[in-house]
Amino acid sequence: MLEDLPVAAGSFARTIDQHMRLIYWICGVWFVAAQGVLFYFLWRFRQRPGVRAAWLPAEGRRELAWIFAPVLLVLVCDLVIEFDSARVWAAVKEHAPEASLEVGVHASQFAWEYQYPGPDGRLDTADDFRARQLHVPVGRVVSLRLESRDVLHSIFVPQLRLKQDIVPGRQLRSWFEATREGTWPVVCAELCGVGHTFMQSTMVAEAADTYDRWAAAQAAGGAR
Ligand SMILES: [Cu+2]
Repeated sequence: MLEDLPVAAGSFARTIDQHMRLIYWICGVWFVAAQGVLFYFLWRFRQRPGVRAAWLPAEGRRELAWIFAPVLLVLVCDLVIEFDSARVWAAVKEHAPEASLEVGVHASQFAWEYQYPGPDGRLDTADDFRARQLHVPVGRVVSLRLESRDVLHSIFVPQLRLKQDIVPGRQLRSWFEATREGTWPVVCAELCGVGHTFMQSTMVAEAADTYDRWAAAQAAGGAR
């Protein structure tokens, strides 16, 4: 099942996939074990001709051990997941590397718009240009400045394992570094109204020089 994950195209995609695998295996093993024990006990203590179904109140030590030993083991597994998720959170959310490109993302019902810095490399200046597709250079760190014009949205690019809520009235940050070229969907992962399903655009991750040419052409067009 985990082999069916979308292609990993972002620098922290593998870190997140490892965490997903850990949760998948811990929960999977527990699910199979719990169902196995349940069905074994159903069969073992069932009613038979001349024998009533067993009634075993959990009062003795042996019965209580069937409750508390798994509880303890589940707690240990939970702590393993917690520690690993703290590692992933620190790598993805707390230690953002310095970005070489900052893109403003404007979410609204029901569209995405991207604001690029012009030749001066800074957002919110006269040479900015806007685009409907998210073009990014492969191998460069991109910082996103996320804003919503109306309601809660969430930017989601499965191939990057990038997902971040966008809250009206706040400027939130997110970052990624595309590690391979490709064209992938950018979707909204927060139910934001009747047109939520159609709130999609595309991301084009391309070689740095191809990106530079695209950005230069856009900036020239935008300065008209
Ligand atoms: Cu939305």
